[in-house]
Amino acid sequence: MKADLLHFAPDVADALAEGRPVVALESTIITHGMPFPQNLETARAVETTIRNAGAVPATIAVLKGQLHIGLTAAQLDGLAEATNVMKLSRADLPVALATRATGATTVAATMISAHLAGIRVFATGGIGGVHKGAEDSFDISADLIELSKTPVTVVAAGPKAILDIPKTLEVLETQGVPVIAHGQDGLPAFWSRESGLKAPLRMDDPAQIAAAHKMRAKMGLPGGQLVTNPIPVAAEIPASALAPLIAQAQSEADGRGITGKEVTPFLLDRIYELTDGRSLEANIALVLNNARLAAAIARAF
Ligand code: PSU
Ligand code: MN
Repeated sequence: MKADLLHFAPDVADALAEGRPVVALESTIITHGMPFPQNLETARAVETTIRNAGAVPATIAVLKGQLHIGLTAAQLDGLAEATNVMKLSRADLPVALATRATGATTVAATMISAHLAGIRVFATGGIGGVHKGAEDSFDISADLIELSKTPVTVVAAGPKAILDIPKTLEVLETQGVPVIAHGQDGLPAFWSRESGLKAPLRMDDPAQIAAAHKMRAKMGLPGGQLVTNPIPVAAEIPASALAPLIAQAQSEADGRGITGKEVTPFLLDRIYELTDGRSLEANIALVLNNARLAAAIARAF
């Protein structure tokens, strides 16, 4: 069943068959998270970083109804330049496959695909979470629920700072998702190293993170782990500088009636404009940093 569902890049198939380390990568960050051409440059740089760190990258996307685990250079180019690509979460992934659509996988859909492919570690920028104003909008990312269901360790720079981070942590706690800070006690907030909140757990050793993942499986507990890796010092934007810009972007989104899947791409795009591109530089730096840690965890498995 899996054989005709998944389309493996040859190097990914070989690595998995030989038990060598593989790191899954999502594609929504390419199509909906960053502008062209920085999205393509970043996607390539992330793959190179993972190779240099001794693992094989597997960028995941749906191309004309085929679920690809690892993309060729030409496929990556095509996706980065494409417009009108679907944003696929858990609800959309089977629909895109059945209708032969092209779509980019979010954290949730990438976790599902990685697990089907036998990949245990996945690197991204920031996970989705509980949006500000969720008490009215009920906007809670499917990423959080996926972390409670699917056994993949996700390395991110924390919840995106556009989110309500305390509520995001509460949902993760309710769902039984381990939220593990790497290298510090504080929970990072994507573009900033500190959110002002302490992370529930801390592990600095990739081998321990891999061991905790295996222990969950051994105990029969479903779900994965969220490893939060702070953005490098040189690239961070202080939370105090961002807060008014995030508030402005959020009120514009509310004023324009932006809802559902469009909220996160709209906010990221506005913050890019309001920071004169600095948020994108930070986003690139943190993704590369997460790729390095994810490769180390994949090697430890
Ligand atoms: N990380 C980034 N940029 C992004 C994303 C992650 O640095 O654009 C994407 C991921 O695909 C994540 C999605 O799953 O944002 C969250 O979307 P939503 O809030 O609609 O669930
Ligand atoms: Mn949402």
